[in-house]
Amino acid sequence: MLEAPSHVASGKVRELFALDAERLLLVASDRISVFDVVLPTEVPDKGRVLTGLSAFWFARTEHLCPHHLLAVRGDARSSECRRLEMLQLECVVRGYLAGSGWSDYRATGSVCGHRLPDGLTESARLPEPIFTPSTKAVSGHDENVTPEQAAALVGEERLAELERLSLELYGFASEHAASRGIILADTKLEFGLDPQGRLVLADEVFTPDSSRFWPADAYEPGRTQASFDKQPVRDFCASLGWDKTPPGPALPEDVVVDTRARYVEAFERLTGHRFDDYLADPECVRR
Ligand code: Q0Q
Repeated sequence: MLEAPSHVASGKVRELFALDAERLLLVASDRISVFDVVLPTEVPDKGRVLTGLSAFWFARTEHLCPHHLLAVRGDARSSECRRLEMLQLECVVRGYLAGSGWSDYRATGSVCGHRLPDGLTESARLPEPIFTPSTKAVSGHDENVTPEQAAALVGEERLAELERLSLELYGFASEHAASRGIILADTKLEFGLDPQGRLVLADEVFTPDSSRFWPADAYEPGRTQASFDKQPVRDFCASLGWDKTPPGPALPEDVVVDTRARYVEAFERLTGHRFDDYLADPECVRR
């Protein structure tokens, strides 16, 4: 007799359930969050797109790092995963200057202890991708940490392994995305430890919720780049003069339709699978 999954945690747009002592169920909703505010209007299939993208990337990168994914369920938005001991460090890799990286650079000329060349503009491509870990904030934004602070959290040796793995994974994914016309400007990876103490890639990987996706054909350093997926929502919210505090505004149908289409386009460009084929057989992206 299968027991009903027990609820473990809620994120802004995801839910986590326990299936048994070794397995979790990660369910991606169709909720969308902009400026850290979850909007009252859902984007149909957003959760399925993000689940399919993570499953695709887990499969394509398992030669670089083991991952926690066991199966994608028939609803295409639920992932059965190995339960891990999650590390309390957000492994951020930046290939471009944006967000808190751009703010830190403007203030200090550095990002997380990485001294960068003078004169870089907003959205500039960095000479080399940099590893800029942060701690998980209970509320609000994650805090960038120095290498010393990160080492205090996870240990020197493990930090070096996390940096190596994160840079390798980002290098692989950003090269693949670039060949399909999408700049993966930065990303946030999360790792856990298996019972043998080995590092395992977990959470979501290289999705538009964990990474900045920019359309390559519109890339222009020196200004904020349009988000491949969320720009129509951001523009609509800005047109209302919304002050970016909750509650967020409801979205009109045309913005929802446009946004869904962008998620599906990102899925099909990156995976090479038709989204309808994924809905019919979610495991297809893992083959
Ligand atoms: C774990 N989360 C994320 C989350 C709220 C997702 C804990 N394999 C794992 C994972 C994963 N992935 C987790 N814990 C143990 N083993 C993932 C942040 C939080 C809703 C959905 N939290």
